[in-house]
Amino acid sequence: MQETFTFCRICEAACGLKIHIDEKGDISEIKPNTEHVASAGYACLKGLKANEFRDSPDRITSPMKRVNGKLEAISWEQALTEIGGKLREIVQRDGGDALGMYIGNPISMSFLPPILSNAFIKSFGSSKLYHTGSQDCNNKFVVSERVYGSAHIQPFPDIDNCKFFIAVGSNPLISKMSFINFPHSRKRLEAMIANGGRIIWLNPRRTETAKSIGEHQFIRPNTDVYFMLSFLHVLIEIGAINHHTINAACEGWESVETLVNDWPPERSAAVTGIPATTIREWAAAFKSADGASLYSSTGVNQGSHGSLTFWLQEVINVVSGNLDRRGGSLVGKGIIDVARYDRFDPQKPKQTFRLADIPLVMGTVPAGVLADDILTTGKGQLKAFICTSGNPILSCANSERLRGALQELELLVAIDLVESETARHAHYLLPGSHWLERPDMPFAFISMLGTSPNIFHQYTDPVLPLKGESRDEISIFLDLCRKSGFPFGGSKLLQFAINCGHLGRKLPYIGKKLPDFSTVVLAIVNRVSGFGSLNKMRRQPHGVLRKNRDIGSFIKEGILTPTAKINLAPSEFLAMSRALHDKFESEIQDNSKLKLISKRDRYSHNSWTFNHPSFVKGSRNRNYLYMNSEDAQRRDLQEDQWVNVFNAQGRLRVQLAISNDMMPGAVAMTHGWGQQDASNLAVASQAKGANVNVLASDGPANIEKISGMVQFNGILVEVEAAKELAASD
Ligand SMILES: Nc1nc2c(c(=O)[nH]1)N[C@H]1C(S)=C(S)[C@@H](COP(=O)(O)OP(=O)(O)OC[C@H]3O[C@@H](n4cnc5c(=O)[nH]c(N)nc54)[C@H](O)[C@@H]3O)O[C@H]1N2
Ligand SMILES: Nc1nc2c(c(=O)[nH]1)N[C@H]1C(S)=C(S)[C@@H](COP(=O)(O)OP(=O)(O)OC[C@H]3O[C@@H](n4cnc5c(=O)[nH]c(N)nc54)[C@H](O)[C@@H]3O)O[C@H]1N2
Ligand code: SF4
Ligand SMILES: [Mo]
Repeated sequence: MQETFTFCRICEAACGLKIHIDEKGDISEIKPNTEHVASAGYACLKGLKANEFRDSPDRITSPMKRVNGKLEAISWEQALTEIGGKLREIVQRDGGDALGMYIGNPISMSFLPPILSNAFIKSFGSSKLYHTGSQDCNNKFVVSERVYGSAHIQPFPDIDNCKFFIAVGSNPLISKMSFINFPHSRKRLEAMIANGGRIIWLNPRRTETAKSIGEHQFIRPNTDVYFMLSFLHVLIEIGAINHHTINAACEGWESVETLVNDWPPERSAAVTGIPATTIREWAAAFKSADGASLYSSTGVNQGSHGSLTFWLQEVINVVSGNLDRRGGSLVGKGIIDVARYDRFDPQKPKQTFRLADIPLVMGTVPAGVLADDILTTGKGQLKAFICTSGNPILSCANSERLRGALQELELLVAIDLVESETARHAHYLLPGSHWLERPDMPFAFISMLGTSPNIFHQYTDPVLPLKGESRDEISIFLDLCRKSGFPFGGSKLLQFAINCGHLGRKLPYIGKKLPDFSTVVLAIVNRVSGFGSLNKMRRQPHGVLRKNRDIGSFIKEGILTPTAKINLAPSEFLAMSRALHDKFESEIQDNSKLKLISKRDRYSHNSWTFNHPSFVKGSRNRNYLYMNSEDAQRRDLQEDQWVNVFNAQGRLRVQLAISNDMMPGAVAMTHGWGQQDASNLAVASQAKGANVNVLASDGPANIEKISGMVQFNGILVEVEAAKELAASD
């Protein structure tokens, strides 16, 4: 038996793992790595069962082509020649923008693929890189660009030293948060309380975390922006503002003061449900804490005011003197200072989506306009689409419209491990790699943004060989460039070097010893960033702690706006905030309506865990609609009853779970379900859940204009008893 070390690439916790490999070369056990420098023995069920996903009986291990509706195995040579030829034909005929790619969540947790997918798509002269950022975090990028001067500056809470932590819309015991590397979340949150700290969970649902650590306060979904306005209003009122920081490092404060003047907590209480006295008490505690931090995650990002809310959060952390302070919020540093190379230039014309004034964020198009891009004729209409490691039919808004649109494409290629709900419609399905089969470094937020109070660096070789004929995604990108005749990244020289490497690896004996392209690039990045050779990193299987930015140095020398001051009042946000008065009035009108939010679950991860028996045991084989007992009684609904959930966008049937962990007026569902028709997924097709995203709206009019974020939280819905039961229930 052989023992080897790697780290998990499922979520931002990036837990160190110890892997036992048996004589046959299979994984016999995965354990948390107790010696890992950052995760120190923490790992969750998903990481510990990673081999079940890698070795799934439904895994696709050779290229497939759809013939008469059914997938048939073909050779790589045939697949690449046919797809490459078709790409060439479409791009030559209709231009680069006729080709698009979606890069989904799982592979984005690996270091290179998100970076190189950009170069891949540019090889064809295309600007159509779609990414899950518009489902979970683009609002944070656009705010940081304007406030701090680069999207790569993302402050994170110094939780281990914080004395007063207000977390808005997150549930770390289940999801491990976002924009922070936070393994051992329970232990560390409990330690914070033991050290005299205080935590508030602001959430329409009393979550698993809120029930076991700290205090909980309900907030009506999608009203966080009004909470932020009022919290700042009170901080000003009680003199909790650090004028030294404002005078030394900020601009625009007067405009913010004027804005929040209109929002006393007595006013916002009418929509948030948070009593004014509570906000006043928190503000006083925030002022007196020796290090306080306000933090938000997808609960806020996926609302309709994600950018304004996150902007106000950052303003609060800055003006209360908590940014760049021990126990407040800290700014990390990349192994390469990407923030400095990728600064936001407000003078530079925005690159926008072809059909509306929707900006690209970090060079990516919001997934909320994907169907429009396919269905609307004109210059740049999307005709060919490569879906890499994503499942947009289940993860993006207005699923049924998107499903129809994807079926209109001239070419749909999926690169996946299985025939997913999206891959089901693909003309070609190419077998990609599992993360246990890839060489890697920690995911971009850890490596490039430094979002961790306990930052580490690590290199891992692939733990297992590629299964069957599957190939790593980057080599597939390179092969597609080669076969279609478009040099990778637009560089003939680079393509020539890649071709030489490709031929070299075909040589007998020495060919097998040559590193692949990803390993070469990782070796270069590792060296350039001062960590030496890969061999040196291989001798550090538990990772190395790396030095992050010194506290206090960000405000002194890290702000990258043109004036080198923190811009507290970017003009776009001020303009957007003026519309809040009208929106507030419609919130009041809607106060009695039900609002739907998302609920992440310990046993599910987006859409890909449902095909694995340990994750769908017993009552976990479906999703439910969670509803407070008052709302259920008002509608005369009972536990377990089938209900219809509907709105102008769509309709679904699901079973009811009555729970007073839900705020009255808020209902919750887990996304990613609804794979009954995916007949090649033996387990998932037998599960009974429903796809919640039929209720979410897409299209330019329904996404946040500045960030392209889609709305998954606070969607207005109605619920009624379902009259008929389907035979399958
Ligand atoms: N087990 C598990 N872990 C995961 C994932 C998973 O699917 N399953 N997904 C991973 C991914 S891709 C991501 S991006 C991260 C996300 O990590 P988190 O952002 O921490 O995700 P959630 O646990 O969904 O936390 C969001 C919380 O916001 C609350 N909420 C919903 N609407 C509102 C609102 O309007 N206002 C407020 N204040 N709260 C609201 C919800 O009740 C929920 O508790 O998790 C990652 N980890
Ligand atoms: N209603 C609602 N919708 C949501 C959310 C929500 O909270 N509520 N959350 C959103 C969030 S935060 C996110 S990040 C998105 C996720 O959106 P997506 O990334 O589109 O969806 P996933 O379910 O992660 O899809 C992963 C696909 O990748 C495949 N896969 C897994 N590992 C690999 C790999 O290593 N290589 C390849 N090639 N394929 C692989 C899986 O088999 C699966 O088909 O969903 C979003 N959708
Ligand atoms: S917490 Fe995240 S990184 Fe750690 S084992 Fe679980 S899924 Fe993997
Ligand atoms: Mo996400």
